[in-house]
This record gives sequence, C-alpha cells and structure tokens, in this order.
Amino acid sequence: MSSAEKVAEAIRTMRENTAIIFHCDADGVCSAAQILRYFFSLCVAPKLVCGELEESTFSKAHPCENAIILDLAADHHITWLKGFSRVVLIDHHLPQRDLNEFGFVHFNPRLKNRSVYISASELCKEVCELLGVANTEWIARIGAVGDRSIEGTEREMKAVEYIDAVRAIEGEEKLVEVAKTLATCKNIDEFLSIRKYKELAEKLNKEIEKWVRGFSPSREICFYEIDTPYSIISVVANKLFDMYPEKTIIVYGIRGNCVKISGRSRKYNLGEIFKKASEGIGKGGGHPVAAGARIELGKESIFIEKLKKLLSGAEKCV
Ligand SMILES: [Mn+2]
Repeated sequence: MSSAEKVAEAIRTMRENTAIIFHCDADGVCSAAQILRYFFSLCVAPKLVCGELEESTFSKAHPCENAIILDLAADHHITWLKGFSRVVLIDHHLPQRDLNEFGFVHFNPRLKNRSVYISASELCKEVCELLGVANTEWIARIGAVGDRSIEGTEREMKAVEYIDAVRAIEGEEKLVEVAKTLATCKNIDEFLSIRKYKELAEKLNKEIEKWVRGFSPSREICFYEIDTPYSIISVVANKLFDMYPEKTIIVYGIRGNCVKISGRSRKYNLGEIFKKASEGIGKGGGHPVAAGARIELGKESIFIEKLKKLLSGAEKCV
C-alpha cells in the first residue's frame, strides 16, 4: 500500500473527535481546505487549528483524539503528539523521524528521497483522489504556487495573495475561515470574487510595494530591515527574491516581542544556517532555499552577526 493509500484509509475511519492542524500559509490552508472537502461531504465538521510549528498550536487541538496534521514538521517534536491516540501527518519538510515507526501514519515523500520538493497541497490532492473527493486540483495548485513547487497563473498568484493578506493583516487564526471558504468554493473564480479578501489584498499590496520599492540590492548578500505593522517579512523576501534570484536576501523586522527574519538564497543552505544562527536566542530553520527565524527582541544583532559569519564560512551549494 502506498503512503497516500495509508493516509486515505486512516482518514476514512476518523469521524468524531478529529482535529485538522495546519500550517499558517497558503500551502497549509490549501491542504486543510482539500481534506475539509472530504469531511464536509460527510457532513462532519472537524476542529480546525492553524498556526506555526509550535507546541501551543498542537495543544489547541486537545482534547481531540485524532489529529490530521498538514504542512507542519510534527515529526521534529514527537512529544507534542502525546495527547492524540491517532495521528496522520502529511508534510513535505525534511523529516527527522519516520512516524510510521511510532504507530502513526506519516506521508512525506522525503522519507524516501530527501531531495524531492512537492508541496503538502499536492500530497493532499493525491489523498483526496483516493478518498473520492472531486475537484480539489485547483486548490492544490494554489497551495503549490504559494510554496513555489510549481509556477502559477496570474489568478493562482492572486489567490495566494488573498491568503497572505488575511494572515498578514488579520492574523493566522483567521486562516481557519479561509480554509472553510476554499473548501466550499466551486472554483478559483468564486474564491477570487470575494470582496473582503480582495480589499485586504489591495491594502497589503500597497504596504508591500512600499518596502519593495525601498530596496536596493547592494551586495551578493543583502540585509534589509523593514518597519511595518503587518506580517509581511516573508512576503517581501519572496518578492525581492523573484526580482533578484541570484542574490541572497535576508529581510527582518520586529513582530510583537521578537524579531522575524526571512532568508532566500539559491547559493547557500539557509535552512541549516538559520538553525545554527538561532541556537540559544530563538528558533530558526526551513528549506535550503527559503528559511526563517524568530529571535528574542534585543538579540537580533547577535543573530545577524552569527548569520554573517556562517554565510562567509559556508560552502556554496551551487
Ligand atoms: Mn507551509
């Protein structure tokens, strides 16, 4: 039986007491929306929890017995799963453990081939096909575009903007509503016609444009600080990286009581470098091309210094 088949089989037996825990980005939201379509077709409403890879995200799902975890590397923190009797994990981050060995169902193509990059949304589409849920490909494509595992059309990129805007302006909890909306829309045009999301996207675009315009690529490795009320650090990093794909781009700014940093590079393994640089002062990691960190306020200069040192000492991977 393939991993996708094992996931489908496990989900088929989950009804009551089930939580869907998903990452607060377009890929996570689109993963959740597809799995939700299955539950809605059965008139079952699972508990929805959206957040970062943090213990508090997982504890919000208690006291549900079953957890369907999407686009979050829960295998890195197996103790967070203690409260659940059954766990299905669909993920595409570099795995640290095979949860199948712990009695859970773990679907991540990188358990077999570490170098593949397929979004969680595309994995969920495969599962939905096995579950007999029709018409999820358009949702899967939006998630995949959000995670850059495929190139999107203009409309698909617009849909990603809507999701990014809700998170950046209204906060990650509001992505639960977006997942439900996507699960009930017929197609991408219906989703794109929702006025509230359209207005949020316009408001956010203005703010992003302001910071993108203010950037000038000086060196090979560019550090860029932005001061904004919205969570746009990773979006600005993505935009700048689209414009300057040969540069290594590090964008940072204050978010609440910490400093958020987003890095993009095709030359260094930023996931590893961010993880090392944040040791003892915060949390960091991610993919080789795209990584992020959150550092205690006041310790960001330590992080930046460590990052500079690690980048100058690192072997370029291209
Ligand atoms: Mn994600």
